Amino acid sequence: MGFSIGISPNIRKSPFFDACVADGVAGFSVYNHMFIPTNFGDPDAEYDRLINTVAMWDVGAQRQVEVSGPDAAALVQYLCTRDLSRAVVGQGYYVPICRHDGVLINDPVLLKVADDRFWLSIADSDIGLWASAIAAERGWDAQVEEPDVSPLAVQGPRAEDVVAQLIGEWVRDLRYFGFRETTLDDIPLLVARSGWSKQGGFELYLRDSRYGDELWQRVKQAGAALGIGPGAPNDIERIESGLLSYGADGRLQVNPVNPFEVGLGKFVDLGSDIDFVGKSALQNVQSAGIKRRICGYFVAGDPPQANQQALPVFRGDEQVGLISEVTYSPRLQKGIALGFVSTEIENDSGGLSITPDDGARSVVPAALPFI
Ligand code: THG
Repeated sequence: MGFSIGISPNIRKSPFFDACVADGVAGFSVYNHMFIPTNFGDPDAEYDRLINTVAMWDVGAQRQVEVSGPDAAALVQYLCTRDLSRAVVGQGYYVPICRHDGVLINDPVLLKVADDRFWLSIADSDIGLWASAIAAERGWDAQVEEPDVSPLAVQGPRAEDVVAQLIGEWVRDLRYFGFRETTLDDIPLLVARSGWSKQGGFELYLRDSRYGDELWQRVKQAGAALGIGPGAPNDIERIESGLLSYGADGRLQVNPVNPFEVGLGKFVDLGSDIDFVGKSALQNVQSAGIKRRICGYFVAGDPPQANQQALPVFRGDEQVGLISEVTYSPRLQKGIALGFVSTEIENDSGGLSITPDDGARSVVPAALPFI
């Protein structure tokens, strides 16, 4: 394509931006108003490292919304649909955030950093604005800020060995979503067992952006012997694994979804007496039942081209589903996709097709995860 996307001050760079350029980044997307690498020009090698060895990703665009102060816990609970009454310091939690009408507006990882300090590690929408407005309107004594924190993900089956060598053997004892603050020489970090893949790994939350280059180089050196290389959140692996991508699989402005439709019903606690934004709307959704559900699809034919926008799924003239992202699975050696299917046709789902630019194809709903 004969165009480029401008690098200009209205879109921020992550502290790892220059290091990624030096290491051959070949594409960026925009996430939370920041550049985020999408690939380093060798998709096969990038996928292979994630599945078989270890990959490092600049995910600085996973911004932190810090909520602190005497009413921080009350505010965070009111924002999230999940019961946080038993949340503990040092543990992360996957938490849907909904609007009052029950529409999902983000799906962050919540880190309880202290009893009166939380980080919402957000997906691509402006939760800082949302949280500060709700705090002010409710008259709560809570500060909402964006701290200087930028995650670097280390993902893949050898990620633990790399991070243990770099940070210390203690990281092997971290539970899933568990974290601890530490330093690497002068570099302040928070180290968590987390990351947007099902291959295992860690996220190093850099707490001072001046060390972006240095942290990138240290991770690269620690992983060199194990074959580490740069990559980015991987759409093939995430579709195989059925990981949700707020923005791609649903976005307030494009394809509003509720948490039940996208498989996050287990993180909506309607039974307890805690109150949260969207609770009564979600009670109504639950009693009425959902009309569509997130699902996988097998996609027939030659390896499909990646789609630029969501694709309607048709049976004849009738739209009965929507596909957010199509890809080719090297492990299944099949075209696969992630999307939605109408609950009405779940038990009778023959004769479905999509019409992407590279030609019509038949599709068949499949259970998630694929792998
Ligand atoms: N790490 C951090 N911040 C993030 C993401 C991350 N912010 C943006 C985005 N990713 C937020 N969305 C998700 C979506 C899925 C998961 C994490 C964040 C995830 N899900 C697992 C799953 O669905 O199988 C585990 C969920 C669970 O059972 O608790 O990991 O990746 N820092």
